[in-house]
Amino acid sequence: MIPASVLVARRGDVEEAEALLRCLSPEKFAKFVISDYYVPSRATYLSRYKLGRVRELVEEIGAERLYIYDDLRPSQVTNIMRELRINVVDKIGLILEIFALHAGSKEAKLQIEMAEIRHRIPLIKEWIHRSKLGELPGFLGGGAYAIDKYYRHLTSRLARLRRELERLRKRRAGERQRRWRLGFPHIAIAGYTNAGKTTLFNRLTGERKPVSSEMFTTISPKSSSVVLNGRKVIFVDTVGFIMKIPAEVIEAFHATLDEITYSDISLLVVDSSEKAERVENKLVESLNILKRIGFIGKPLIVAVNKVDLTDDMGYGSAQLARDVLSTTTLWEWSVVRVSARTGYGIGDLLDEISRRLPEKGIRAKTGA
Ligand SMILES: Nc1nc2c(ncn2[C@@H]2O[C@H](COP(=O)(O)OP(=O)(O)O)[C@@H](O)[C@H]2O)c(=O)[nH]1
Ligand SMILES: [Mg+2]
Repeated sequence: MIPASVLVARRGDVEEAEALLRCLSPEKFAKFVISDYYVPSRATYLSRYKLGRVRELVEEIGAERLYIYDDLRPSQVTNIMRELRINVVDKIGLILEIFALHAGSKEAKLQIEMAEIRHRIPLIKEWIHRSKLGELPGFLGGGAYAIDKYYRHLTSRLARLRRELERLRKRRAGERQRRWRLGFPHIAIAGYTNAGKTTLFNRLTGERKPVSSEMFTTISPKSSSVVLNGRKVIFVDTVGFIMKIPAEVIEAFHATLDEITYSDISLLVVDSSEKAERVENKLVESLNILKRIGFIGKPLIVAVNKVDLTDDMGYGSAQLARDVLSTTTLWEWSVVRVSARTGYGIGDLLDEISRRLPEKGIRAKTGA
């Protein structure tokens, strides 16, 4: 749980930003939506007027953090911190906080910490520069000396992380072998943020973990075992894909998604209530991500979700998915229409999963 927060996002990003923020279970939050065409102010990102409005929201709910879902320059972050005397987290910062909640493997954890430090260093440099000009944000206790010390700590930690990751990479192949020999079939639930992964996970595993609309969303790598036609299988609820993922965090993103790479079957959840164009774009991009993280040559079941919200029970989106998938031979794919909320199609989905399970005693080898 994080303290009360204010979220600033562009109209086109606000759904995703809100879904991500909810994963962090803020005590409470308020949002401030800006236009997709807003040209940020050079000094403070938000104009004088917008800054004033945000200040009111911050005071109203007693917010201790300000999340701005965009790329911010270190000088902009620092200026807003000075103005509003509040912690400022940008899009990359928020994404890394979510990854940290999901990271299961040691490698993923280290990748994320490395990305966090890399993202923080330019800000710390900015503060060192400002402290020389006597312009440090007022609430940074300790002053110039403490910041210098912190900077040195970060750079040496970064060097250690690099060495550690190199060591892990060399060992990785062997570890994967061990993993797939050990366990039961793993079914990873993948897809974009807000597609309904957690809701579907709960449906399939019968767990009653709250989904993102509620206060306490499940955190950390989530998996749960279920007996399916007399066979024990493990469902894994994975971190959501994110639109326009910043290049800076791609490595950490892929590392966090290794739960999918290791899985025997992937359920790709698609939100069919979105516009056809968006459904298609996200689908194509999802397949690219699966390829990138080495999930190939294994069964891929596309769960066309939220059909209860569509006029045609999701048939249009299902056809779109078949069209996109028929151009590739990388997966043994199939498409099932479901509503994780109402339970529609869940029986069919479970049948499809049963059919696709690897033969007893043989687990599919992991890719990459
Ligand atoms: N109407 C409808 N809403 C759904 C369905 N599945 C999920 N939702 C809603 O979509 C939102 C996001 O769901 P969630 O499972 O948290 O998505 P995640 O980010 O992919 O884990 C929540 O408000 C869910 O209640 C569905 O089949 N139908
Ligand atoms: Mg979720």
